[in-house]
Amino acid sequence: MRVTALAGGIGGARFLRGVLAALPDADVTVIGNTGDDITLHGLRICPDLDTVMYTLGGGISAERGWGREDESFVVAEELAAYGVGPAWFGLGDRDLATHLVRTEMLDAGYPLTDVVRALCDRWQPGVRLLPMTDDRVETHVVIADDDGQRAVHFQEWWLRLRAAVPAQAIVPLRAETAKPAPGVLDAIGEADVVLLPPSNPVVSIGTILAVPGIRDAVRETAAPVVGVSPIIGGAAVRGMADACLTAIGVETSAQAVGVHYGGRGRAAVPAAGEPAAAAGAAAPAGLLDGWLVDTVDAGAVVPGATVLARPLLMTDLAATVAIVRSALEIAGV
Ligand code: FO1
Repeated sequence: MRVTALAGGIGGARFLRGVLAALPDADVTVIGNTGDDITLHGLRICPDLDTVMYTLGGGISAERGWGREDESFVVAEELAAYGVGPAWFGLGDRDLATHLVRTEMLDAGYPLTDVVRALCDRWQPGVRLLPMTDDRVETHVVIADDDGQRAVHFQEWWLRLRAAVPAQAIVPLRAETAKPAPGVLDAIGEADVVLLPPSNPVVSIGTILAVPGIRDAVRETAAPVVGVSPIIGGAAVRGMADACLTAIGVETSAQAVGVHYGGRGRAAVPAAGEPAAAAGAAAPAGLLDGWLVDTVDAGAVVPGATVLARPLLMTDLAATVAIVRSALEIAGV
């Protein structure tokens, strides 16, 4: 079976671990978010791609969920001793090697797709990991504080400000002129199932979908498309997705996020109050055939999509495998 998943960082990576365990023989392609990427000390850092690569390759820090296991921060301490920041972004010594290799390859002219492939040669994540684009797209967040209104890099808003300063806008800079990386559109079009893991719907999945062509490919693929809610009982399972949803005017609820993605209208389940025949035409612009929510959100309705309620906490691998199986159940694959 060919599985294609769009993924952000920690939540996406953990879900993908479940995909590989549930479907050991599947051919899995992961389209990773690069909007979180940042250049620091001259090094190009791709947090979400690295989190997927390290998690599936066995190198992730189990405690932090990002960066390397068995990590030291000697270089970061030396930079701090020189008064060189930013102090809010922790660069581990082992992790630095990845950024050095990546930056050297990018500077030599290799596209990011080739760089990711080279890094994955070492980590063997068991999936084909593709960046959403080889072009530079960076998520910036417009905030207003004592310094007035300004845009900061997503990582500064996320890590230094802990997303506590309200975002007036979240902008995937240069996404509108970016091209999907080689293989991305085919992976969506030729999949047997397309999965949207419980990643951040705004700054992870939303940024991937902002690359022209990707949203249409998901909308038009013949494969069933199933999403897993990152919101349980009105709260983000991890991270500060609520701050991102508020910024785009979407309520922090499993139903609201499902409606935000939208149903594709191919599902058998009609919207509340709608006759079944009309459901097919109800939401032509949406992405989802199926939307998996937690049992506490069992009443959720997404017009044009089948909603299934199952326990969604990825407490361990067995629980994650069960979630993946539920997603495949809605997909009918
Ligand atoms: N997250 C943190 O909470 N603090 C950090 O200092 C930090 C550093 C970091 C370095 C490399 C990397 O690949 C990821 C890192 N992350 C860190 C995670 C990252 O900032 C975000 O969680 C993601 O970008 C959101 O998906």
